[in-house]
Amino acid sequence: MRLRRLKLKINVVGERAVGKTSLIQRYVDARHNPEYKGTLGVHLHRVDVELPGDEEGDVILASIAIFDQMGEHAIRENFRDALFYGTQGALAVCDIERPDTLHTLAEWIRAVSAVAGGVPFRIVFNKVDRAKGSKIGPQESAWLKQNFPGAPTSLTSAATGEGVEEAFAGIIGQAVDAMLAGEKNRKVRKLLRQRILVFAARREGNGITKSELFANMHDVKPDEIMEELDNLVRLDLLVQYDAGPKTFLKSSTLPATFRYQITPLGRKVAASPAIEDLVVE
Ligand SMILES: Nc1nc2c(ncn2[C@@H]2O[C@H](COP(=O)(O)OP(=O)(O)O)[C@@H](O)[C@H]2O)c(=O)[nH]1
Ligand SMILES: [Mg+2]
Repeated sequence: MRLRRLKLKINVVGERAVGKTSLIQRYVDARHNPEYKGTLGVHLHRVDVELPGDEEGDVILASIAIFDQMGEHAIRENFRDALFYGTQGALAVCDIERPDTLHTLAEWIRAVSAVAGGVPFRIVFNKVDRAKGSKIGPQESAWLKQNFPGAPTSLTSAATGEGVEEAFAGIIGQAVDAMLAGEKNRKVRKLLRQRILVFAARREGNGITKSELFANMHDVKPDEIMEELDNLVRLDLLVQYDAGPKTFLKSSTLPATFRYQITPLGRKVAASPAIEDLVVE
């Protein structure tokens, strides 16, 4: 069993009066969480959440910072870097009585992605206690399918509390999953670099070619092999034989018969039991 601590930043975005502040208040109050910071245009709440980890018995203690801001475009455009930097998930909230607030979520999600990269998001349809006045119909469903295919959605009411816990638990789960997947991917890449290096170390004199690597690593995509070849060259563990030392040409632009040779440093690293030197972040 392992215990892990994570820090997550979650933004709640959407137009004015869709219910962002009310939803956060609901979620945070249910946890009797007093910590609250008001700043110019942004409010920050902190919540601690316990989640199951990757493996049986693992526990993740996540400290979540939830950012609430005014749904004004001026804020989005002028402070967006500060608001969205380092965000790991976004709740994109609309009001079921105002379909235009759904459509403008595309801009909010674009603004977050422009700063933080492709982070997980979840579309929240708020005010379901007013279902009678709902203007969300087949047209909106079609719009959603076209613009955000497969995006997770939640139905909430900050007024009654319905669905609020699920919506926050949903985005937190998505954010943690994305974080763990990123870590796993980095580990897999590290092992791949190690395999390439060990392969090169076994070759005396001639070095290795891309086509030999492709043939010996059926389980790995050629793109990934080429990317790691480039990383190994950048780390001075391999040299591009035909081009001579100090040259760097992207592997993807070179012929399949192009040779790579291990450097003395590469040989040392390949022989060391813990190949920690191969980290590329
Ligand atoms: N009926 C109903 N009203 C809501 C709900 N959520 C928010 N409101 C109301 O909508 C208005 C705007 O809410 P607020 O949280 O300030 O929206 P924000 O501008 O997105 O932060 C307020 O009058 C809230 O009481 C809801 O789920 N149901
Ligand atoms: Mg607000």
